[in-house]
Amino acid sequence: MVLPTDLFPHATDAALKTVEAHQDPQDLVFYAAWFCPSAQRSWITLEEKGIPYQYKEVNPYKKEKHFLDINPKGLVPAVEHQGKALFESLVLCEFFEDAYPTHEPRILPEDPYEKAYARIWIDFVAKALVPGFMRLFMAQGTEKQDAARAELYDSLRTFSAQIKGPYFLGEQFSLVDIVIAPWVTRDVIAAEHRAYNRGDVAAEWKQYAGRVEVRESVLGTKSNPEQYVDVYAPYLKDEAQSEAAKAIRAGRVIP
Ligand SMILES: N[C@@H](CCC(=O)N[C@@H](CS)C(=O)NCC(=O)O)C(=O)O
Repeated sequence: MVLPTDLFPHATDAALKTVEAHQDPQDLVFYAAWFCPSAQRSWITLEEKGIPYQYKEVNPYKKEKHFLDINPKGLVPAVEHQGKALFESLVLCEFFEDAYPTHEPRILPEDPYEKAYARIWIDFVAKALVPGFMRLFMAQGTEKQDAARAELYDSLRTFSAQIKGPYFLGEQFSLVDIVIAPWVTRDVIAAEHRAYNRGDVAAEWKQYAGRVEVRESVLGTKSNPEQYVDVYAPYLKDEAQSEAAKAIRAGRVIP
C-alpha cells in the first residue's frame, strides 16, 4: 500500500505544465497538492482569473512545521499573500475575487440575491455532494455501496434540476461550478469501482459534467488520471487516514 507520505510527489500532464509556468516568486504563494480536490478549486479560480501566483507543492500528510505555521490545520490549499497566511479552499476562492477585483471573470454574481442564491448551492455541494462522493468511495460491500450510490444520485438529481445551462447559473462559469469541478474530474473512480454512471443520474447531469470537465482551467489543473489511482485506492478499501476520511467514518462534518 502506498502510504500518504509516499504519494507521487508532483503534478503530471497539463497540471505539470501549469505548475511549471508558476514558479517565479510572486506576492501570492499558493500551497497545494496536485491530487487534492479542495486545492483544485482554488487553483481553478486562480487560473480563471489569470492571477499571478507562485505554486508550491506540499504533501499535507507530512505535517511539516513550515506548513503548519501557514495552516495550523495542516490541510492544503493555503496561501501566503504579501506574507500573510490564509487557508480553506472556499475562503481562498472568495479572497481571490475580493483581493484582485480587476481580474476577470467574476466567479460570483454582483447582485446580492443572485450571489446568495449561488452560495446556497455552494453549501449544497459542500454538505451533500462532496460527502456523498466520499461515502460512495468508502462504502464496503454491495448493500452499502448501493445505498451510498442511491443517496448520491438523489443529491445529484436535486442539484441537476437547478442547472440553468450551460453552467449552473447560466452563461457565467461560477464558484458553484468550480466547487463541484474537481469531483466531476474524479467521478471516473466511482464509475470504475462503484457502478456510478452519469447518465443514470440524469441527462442534465451528464451534459453539465461533460461541459465542466473540459473547461480550460479544469483541464489545466488536472493530472494524469492514472496518478489518481494510488491516492484513491485506500479510500476504496476504507483504509484512508486523511482527516476527511476519518470524519466521514465517524459521521462527522468534513474539516
Ligand atoms: N475544508 C478544507 C479541506 C482541505 C483538505 O481536506 N485537504 C486535504 C487534501 S485533499 C489535506 O490536506 N489532507 C491532509 C490530511 O487529511 O491530513 C478545504 O476546503 O480547504
